[in-house]
Amino acid sequence: MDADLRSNLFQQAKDWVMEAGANIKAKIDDPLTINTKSNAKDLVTHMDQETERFFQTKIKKKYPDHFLLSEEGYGDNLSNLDGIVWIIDPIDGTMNFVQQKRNFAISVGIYLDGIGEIGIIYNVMDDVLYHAIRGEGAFKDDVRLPKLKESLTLEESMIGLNHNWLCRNRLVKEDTMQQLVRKVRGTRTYGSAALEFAYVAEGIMDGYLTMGLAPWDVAAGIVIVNEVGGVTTTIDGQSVNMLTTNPIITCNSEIHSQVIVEYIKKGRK
Ligand code: 2AM
Ligand code: CA
Ligand code: CA
Ligand code: CA
Repeated sequence: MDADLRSNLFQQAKDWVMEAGANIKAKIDDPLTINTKSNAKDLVTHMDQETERFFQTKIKKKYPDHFLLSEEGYGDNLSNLDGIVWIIDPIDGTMNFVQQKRNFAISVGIYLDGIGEIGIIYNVMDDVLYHAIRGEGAFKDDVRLPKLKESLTLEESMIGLNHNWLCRNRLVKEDTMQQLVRKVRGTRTYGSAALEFAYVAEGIMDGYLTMGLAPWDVAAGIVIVNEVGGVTTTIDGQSVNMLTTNPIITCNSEIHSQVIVEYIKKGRK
């Protein structure tokens, strides 16, 4: 992508993210309309929809030839990633938004022909913005994030994972994941995939494992983690298909293959 176009796109995307964030913040104490989707824990509120609709309207008006891939139904029905595609999660961490009124993010990835060019993750209530532009590094607010640690063992690592990994599940034997939890220094569960990617990029977590994430959960995070030398693959080590849901690991590259080979592969169903 042309450097000027990329820089203009980033500025525009960032402005819209900040505007959407300010709108959510201004309405944070308003009554919420909460509905469920695939199951009782899968929530959506009118603010998820309003925020996605905001991006859809802005993008279609200013960039009519760009596409939108997004969670709540205002996006395009895409069968490929040709052209410029905005991959947006208007609120990542909806349950946190509903239950806690914090710990959620707006996530915007901009891809050209399937390659992630721009990633923006905005922690709305903390007012912290992570971003990356491919080849130009990753930033927390305006401070450049250093490359991830080059020497790291599992014993020193902190890993993000949902507790469902430790319950009976369709992907791995739960005792294998229990062994991983015992091996690492610590585990955390933040409830926003986008923020967990940002924390891996920041180096305050060393990896994050998820059972099933959609493109809008990971699009921005992948770009940001890449820029500090981290890797993101499926839990089997394959490249991520940005048109489907995938079980995903994003990680410091020092421990990535160890987690896959010594734990996930051994317990894989
Ligand atoms: P969401 O809040 O945008 O739905 C919660 O552990 C993380 O998993 C959040 O980032 C959440 O995104 C994501 N997630 C993906 N699919 C989900 C689902 N079906 N139900 C709940 N959370 C889901
Ligand atoms: Ca959701
Ligand atoms: Ca999400
Ligand atoms: Ca969402």
